[in-house]
Amino acid sequence: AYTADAGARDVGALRRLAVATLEANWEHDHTVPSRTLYPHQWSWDSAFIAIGWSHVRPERAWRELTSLFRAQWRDGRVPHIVFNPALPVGSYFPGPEFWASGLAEGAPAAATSGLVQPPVHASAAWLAYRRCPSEQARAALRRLYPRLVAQQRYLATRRDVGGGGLACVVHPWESGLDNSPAWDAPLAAVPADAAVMRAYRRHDTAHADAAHRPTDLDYARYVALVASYRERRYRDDDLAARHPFLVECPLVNAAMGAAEHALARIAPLAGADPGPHRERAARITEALVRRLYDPTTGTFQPRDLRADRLVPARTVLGLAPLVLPDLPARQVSALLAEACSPRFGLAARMDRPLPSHDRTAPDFEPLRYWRGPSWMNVNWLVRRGLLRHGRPDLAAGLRDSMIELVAGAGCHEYFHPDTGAGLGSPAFGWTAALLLDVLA
Ligand code: 9WN
Repeated sequence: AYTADAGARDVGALRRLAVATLEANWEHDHTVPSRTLYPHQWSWDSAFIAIGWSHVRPERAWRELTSLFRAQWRDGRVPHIVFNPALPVGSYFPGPEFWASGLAEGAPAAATSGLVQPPVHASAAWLAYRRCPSEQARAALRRLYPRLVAQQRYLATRRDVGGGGLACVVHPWESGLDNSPAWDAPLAAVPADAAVMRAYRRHDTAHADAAHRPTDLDYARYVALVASYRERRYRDDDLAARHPFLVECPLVNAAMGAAEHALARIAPLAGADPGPHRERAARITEALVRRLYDPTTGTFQPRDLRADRLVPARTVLGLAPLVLPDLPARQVSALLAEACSPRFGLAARMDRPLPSHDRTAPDFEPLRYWRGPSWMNVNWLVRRGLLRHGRPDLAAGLRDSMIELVAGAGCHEYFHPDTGAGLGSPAFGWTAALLLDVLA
């Protein structure tokens, strides 16, 4: 049973397990999230994983980020998957043939997806540098800087479809929380039939329990959305007129704001002016509060641009703006109240892990992926926010809970939000990496 008694754990053994997991997932210049489920390179996974490598093999942190940004598109987008050409067809669905990135203007030589993921990379690069500020790290960071700036520019311009200073996602995969209840309402407007999936072979359900994964109907919609974007060769100029899913996500935008803060720290090392980054950070925080904060619920909610309204679901995405150091005090205290409420159960001593969805909601599902289970990366982001806003007591409670999850179940992809039982992939990259970070 879940006890949150991290003090009693063998830290050395946990560290060895985490390092062994990262080593086993290392693949010449990047780390796969999971050998079975996700055998290619994923964007936000690589950022979290780089933080882990910075504790044990810092040169790998830079190889990880550098290999990802080598696949950056000319418009600045960092693709959410970079495919490993050495793997056989069918290693992952949807694979490179489905994405057909080669047909798009400005795509790199490597086969990639056409979507993005939360831009946590500048923050990860800054943390990796701070952990080990060698000459080599400084040179790598300097080379990354213009690419990180281009990534931000892409999101802040081409993806500001709502015109209010925030980036929108065009697919639930871009949020990183694929089947979160946050996407149910906007996804319902995407025409699809579960029968579509008979034409494809899902790879995930061959490696994980189908009851712990998105449904076939979810996948039919995921496929329909990629097809809609791909049809226009992943161009963003007419999204408002054509694309059926356009949502401003609190996590993506909070990550984008935090990235500007990180870039303000990195800029002087690259001989650049930090001022514009600080200004952009302030503008993003202001836009998040203006567009995504709901004073009646006291949390942040995604904005569905098609329906022009906030999505009602109260998921863990709403807590992500805590990572912004300049979040106004009113929103900080509202989010702390939300996090400590029975919905999420955050406490200085947690009796259950932090869930990915409101555990009092009727659509809370403790086994199904992002609809309830506890995830290390989201825990880690919330913990950073707690430290930033002067709540070391709650941050310590969350840290103990994270350590307990891995101590009890291993480096699983996600965990049962009541029992802490391991779910999904048993040897998952960011779980190992972020464990190393919280143990440091
Ligand atoms: C689709 C790799 C990725 C994570 C996402 C997670 C899951 C992919 C999938 O795995 O998404 O991108 O096939 O389900 O939801 O956050 O980056 O670990």
